[in-house]
Amino acid sequence: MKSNYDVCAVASQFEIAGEYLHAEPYGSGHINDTYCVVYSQGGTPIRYLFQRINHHVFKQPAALMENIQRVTRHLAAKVAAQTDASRRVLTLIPTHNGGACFRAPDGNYWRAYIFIEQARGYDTVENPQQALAAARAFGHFQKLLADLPKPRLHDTIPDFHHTPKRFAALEQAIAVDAVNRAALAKPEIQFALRHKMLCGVLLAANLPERVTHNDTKFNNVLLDDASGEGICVIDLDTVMPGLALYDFGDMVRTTTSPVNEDERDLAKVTLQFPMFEALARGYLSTAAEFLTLPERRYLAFAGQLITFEIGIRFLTDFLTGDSYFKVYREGHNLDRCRTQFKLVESIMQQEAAMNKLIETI
Ligand code: ADP
Ligand code: GN1
Ligand code: MG
Repeated sequence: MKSNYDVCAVASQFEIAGEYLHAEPYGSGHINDTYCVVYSQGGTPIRYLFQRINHHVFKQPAALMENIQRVTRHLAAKVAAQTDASRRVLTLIPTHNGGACFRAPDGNYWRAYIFIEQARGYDTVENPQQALAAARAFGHFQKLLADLPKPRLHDTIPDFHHTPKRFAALEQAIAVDAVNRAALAKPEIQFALRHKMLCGVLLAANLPERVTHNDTKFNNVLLDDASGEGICVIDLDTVMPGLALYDFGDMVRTTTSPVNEDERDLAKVTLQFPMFEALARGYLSTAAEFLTLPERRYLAFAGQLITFEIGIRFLTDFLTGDSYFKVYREGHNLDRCRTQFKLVESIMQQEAAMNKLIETI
């Protein structure tokens, strides 16, 4: 992460009382730059969460912030009567002139949130209780947003989960081979081409459009330290119209394997059935009341598809020179692609059992 942003100057633009103490890079996201900023308020250190929005990825930051404002206000109204309401939804801190974000002189866009204390996000799942808690929270999130008043939210990244278009981008990257890496990824390219037929399945199923999160990575829900509950869904940049199954699919992708997304030992990458079962039970505990039968039928398949899709995206980024996802070592995106494709195979092997289980819930 570029570290020479003047975070203190950025922070001075927001409605925060007290004295600025310091800021540190925070979290392990692939897209935005996140900082934990500490203020002293009456001698007590208080943390805030600042983010520089990656405007190469999110090309219309103002529209994105409008989405986030609408979504967080809607959620805040719904949870207002619950205990701990302020920890159950992200709260934006306005700039001095009431804006949702600050555009710095260097062209960067920044926003600030209240820091959710006594909760954390995890890169890998430790036990089925955590999988259940995360899935419950994401299902609840979809449920609370089902009656978001019109207009339709902005598409912050058009065609984000349009898998056939993602595949077309991969084919283009293979053909151009801009940084001469195709030879390094022959088995992965072969795997992708062999499974092209997966891409269009959900789009052909005529499923209802909903307000969905679209990036339901396991570390995008904070689990309460004391109770383990999925207390707050975060990373709202991609909340927009989508399919419920994109969210369930990404939960399967990130919450069933015992290792990190960039694990090099592929023998460790596998769908752990108890994690899938916990996910399905957790998600259906909050989502069953609004899901249609066709949506339920594709739950297991969605895991396969979204894992394949993200694998394609990592492979495309590897072939085009690592311009999208943050990388920290040579071949990082290829390593990530390999884990995805290994997980796709594992899901395929267990698909029948996964479908059978869903029928019993
Ligand atoms: P990215 O889009 O880069 O993944 P996230 O919005 O997920 O960025 O934030 C990065 C990390 O910062 C998260 O994984 C989480 O650990 C932490 N985080 C984000 N928002 C908050 C918050 N309001 N309170 C506490 N921690 C947060
Ligand atoms: C990115 O922002 P983060 O790290 O939560 C990406 C997701 C991918 C994920 C893969 C806006 O998510 O789509 O699934 O990396 N977000 C965007 O780890 O592209
Ligand atoms: Mg994130």
